[in-house]
Amino acid sequence: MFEKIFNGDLPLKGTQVAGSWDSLYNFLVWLSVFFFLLVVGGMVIFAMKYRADRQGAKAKYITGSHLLEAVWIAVPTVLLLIIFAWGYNVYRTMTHAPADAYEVRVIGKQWLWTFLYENGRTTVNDLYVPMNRPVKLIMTSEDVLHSFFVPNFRVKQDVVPGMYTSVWFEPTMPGKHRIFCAEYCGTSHSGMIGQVIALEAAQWKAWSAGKEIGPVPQAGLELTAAEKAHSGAAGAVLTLAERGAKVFAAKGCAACHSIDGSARPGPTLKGVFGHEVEFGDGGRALVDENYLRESIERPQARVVKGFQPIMPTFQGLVSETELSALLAYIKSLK
Ligand code: HEC
Ligand SMILES: [Cu+2]
Repeated sequence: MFEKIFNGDLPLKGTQVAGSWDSLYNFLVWLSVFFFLLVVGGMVIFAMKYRADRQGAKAKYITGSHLLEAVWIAVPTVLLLIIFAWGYNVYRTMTHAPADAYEVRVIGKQWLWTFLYENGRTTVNDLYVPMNRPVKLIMTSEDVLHSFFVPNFRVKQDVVPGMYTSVWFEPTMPGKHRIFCAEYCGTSHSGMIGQVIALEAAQWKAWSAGKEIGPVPQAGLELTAAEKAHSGAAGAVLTLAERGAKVFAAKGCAACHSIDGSARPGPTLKGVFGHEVEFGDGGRALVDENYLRESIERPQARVVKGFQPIMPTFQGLVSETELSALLAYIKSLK
């Protein structure tokens, strides 16, 4: 109860810095509450006590009091210096990545995040990191200004075309932590969502080696029954199309393609398979496996009529297995 009132609805603390950040934030809030009550409370009490229609209401004229002046100069000065030193301290920690940090390169583009790892792996929208080890992101954008924001870690940094910016964090809580783009960047800005997947040592080792890592829960929660079932260990094997649906979500396709016929920046994929598609240059083609493959790997090759050539290439970003699963999924969208 007290914890709730004191902390408000701040997100989970996924790093140590989040704790320091919260303490400073709470200090500022409660300091403001204290002075608000002191000043406004004093005003209300004095207004009642010295009402004009009271007897002997004529106010006494008080001239300079050195003691009073010294107090109202000293108290705010000391408080502001405390806030400055404290804030500088937290800020310094947040901006100076330890030299041995694990580096990941991040590319933002409308409307997804691509992560490039030292071991040559690439992921889209899912950022895999080890727990209890500093991770430094070196970020840039392919098009417009984006902002990389992980509320649970209390880190937010602009991602700017033509230059590199960086953030670092050391996850102390395992599981999936939301990533938001915090800078309006166009139509599907609100769909530019990813997750940091903070892995415990064993899972991190498996992931780095390219092995199955098993299910990972949302940060702060236990695995749900559905997640456990999807581990594959319990004998529940996903169909190829179901796996494709996961790839579709994980690679950010859903930001631009609906599966129910509704409008997004890209054409809906509902019922496309087996139908004829028309291109901007007047050409036509039957949507089959090869056409879908081309659409995903070389989207600019033939641009669907009525749409802009804005789809990024996924060549090299989806494995052959993922591609097969994706095609099975798109085929299943009746
Ligand atoms: C940034 C938005 C965007 C993202 C992300 C995106 N697409 Fe596209 N996609 C488009 C647009 C726009 C078109 C139509 C223009 C064209 O053909 O290039 C398109 C076309 C397609 C087509 C051809 C559709 C047709 O009706 O002929 C397929 C298939 C496709 N995308 C699949 C995918 C898959 C699978 C993903 C995820 C791996 C994906 N797209 C991610 C924007 C996007
Ligand atoms: Cu963005």
